[in-house]
Amino acid sequence: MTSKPPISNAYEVFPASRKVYIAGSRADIQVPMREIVLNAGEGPDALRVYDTSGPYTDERVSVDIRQGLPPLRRPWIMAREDVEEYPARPVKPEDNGRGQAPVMPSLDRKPLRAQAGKIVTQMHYARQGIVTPEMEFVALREGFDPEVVREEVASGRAIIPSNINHPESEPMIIGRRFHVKINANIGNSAVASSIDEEVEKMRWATLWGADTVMDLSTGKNIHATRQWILRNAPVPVGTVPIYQALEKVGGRPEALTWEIYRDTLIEQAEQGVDYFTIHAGVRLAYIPLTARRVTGIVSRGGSIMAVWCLAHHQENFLYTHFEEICQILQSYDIAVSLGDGLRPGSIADANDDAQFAELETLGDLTQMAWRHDVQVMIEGPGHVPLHKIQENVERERAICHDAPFYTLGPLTTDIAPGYDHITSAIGAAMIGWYGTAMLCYVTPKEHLGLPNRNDVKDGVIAYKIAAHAADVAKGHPAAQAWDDALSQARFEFRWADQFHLSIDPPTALAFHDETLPAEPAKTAHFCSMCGPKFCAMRITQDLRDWAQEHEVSLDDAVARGLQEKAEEFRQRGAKLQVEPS
Ligand code: IRN
Ligand code: FE2
Repeated sequence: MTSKPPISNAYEVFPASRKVYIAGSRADIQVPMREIVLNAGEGPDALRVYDTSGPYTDERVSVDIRQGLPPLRRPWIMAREDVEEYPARPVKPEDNGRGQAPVMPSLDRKPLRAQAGKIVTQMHYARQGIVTPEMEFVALREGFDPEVVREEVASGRAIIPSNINHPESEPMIIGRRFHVKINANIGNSAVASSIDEEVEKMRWATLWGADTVMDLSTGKNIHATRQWILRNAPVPVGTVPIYQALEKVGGRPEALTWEIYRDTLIEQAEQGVDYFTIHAGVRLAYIPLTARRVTGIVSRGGSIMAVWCLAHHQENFLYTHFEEICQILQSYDIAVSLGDGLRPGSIADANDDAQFAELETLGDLTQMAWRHDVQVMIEGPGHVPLHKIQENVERERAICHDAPFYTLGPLTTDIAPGYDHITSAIGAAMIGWYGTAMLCYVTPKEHLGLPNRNDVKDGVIAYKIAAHAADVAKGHPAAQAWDDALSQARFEFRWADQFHLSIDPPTALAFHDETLPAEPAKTAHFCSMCGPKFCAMRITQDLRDWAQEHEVSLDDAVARGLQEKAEEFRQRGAKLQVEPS
């Protein structure tokens, strides 16, 4: 074993982890990984895992949230020589959603957009055979050849959300060949939460492993909140622009217009939002299909558009203006996440006509976006019982031409409010295994209230587990190694390594220490679940030791009938019955 470098304390919740970087082909491609240092006897000294936590866990960097993170991608964007700076648009009071909070000082930076006639999307470059630094970064992060990344992006099977006005974001990829990703929704509502809390929620969610965050703010200070989140977010940020457009018209859906919506898109594009959920598939003709549902329309964006369509008796303006939307998106490289405004909101409504009618339209819109080199993903349900999950993925792939699928859960039962991170992580693991590329988390507060810090953590952890379980099943090269490292540590009673390799080390440690807090218990060959004498893993180790002592293989030992060992175990078992520990 080589001597171990000192361990950084920067990962507050991951003791024995330190930040390392994989160097790319140029000095400014440095791909972060979290390295977990081990005390393995025979095995490797350390395990590297995917790291979403950004510069906050690099002890060499100190982050002032009023200044934001370093603009990592800025040189890559400028070097392509296809963008121009232009004067920032003035922030009107109504942009802020009826709030007065100050915008960040760093807002003074001029926004970028594509030069006239240019397209600046990763898909555009990929289709021309160009491997961008963003693609190389992602390839190193995932352990794939850069050419595979380029190919997946060019074909539309994967996206790299990367607005040119969000240079702070570390490139990541959403596509079925890569790690299954998770999104955490944050954002204030009219009744709760402040800007500081939202920035902290973003940092907290990415520390635990959120691959993207969506700012779903609907209350006051929408513009300012988003600015603080974006400038401090090391991951792509998504929004649902119709929410802010609705604030601008005083909350009355029928008062919405294409012009107000378009201005909102541009406002958010200039701030650096990386992907927009757009509910363009809620067509007028589909709305009656929801009439007999148990829970009608449960999507916020979907219900806003349904009200607008019915009030005007006109086709959804997001649908009729989709071409213009694509032209905006292609000049900032914003990905479109085609919203599932008609997703089922209950087990009874899963896989119904309304849901699949909308999916057909999302398939058409996907092709229109691709004609503009705009990156696309497809949003999916919602509430779906286990036996109806596979059909969702199969139809999405077929109808939407293999565009990445991004699902909310799905919740597999409706009977457990308070535990919907669990009802939905069950569905999320399964849908991820079938090929969903990103899972939108659900917290224990779903259907009940705005999630707090603990709920955000519980939701992220539940979804990290679901995504990882899917990765293992799909055979992602890095996933199995993590399991094997923990399994080995467990078998060898390397308790500290076991905690350090856990998805939530403080919880694993605290549960262990609840019954055996003393230091010697950290090397003991048992825990309090079975006690010293009934530990199956210890007995197995005895068995292996015995085989080695007698210079026989386990196979030979079994063949010989294990007489000697059997006798020893019988004696021990008998003793245990009279003297329970
Ligand atoms: C993801 C998949 N289907 C829906 N989602 C997420 O739900 C979407 O990305 C957004 O974060 C949230 C809000 O959706 P509605 O209720 O406005 O559709
Ligand atoms: Fe729901």
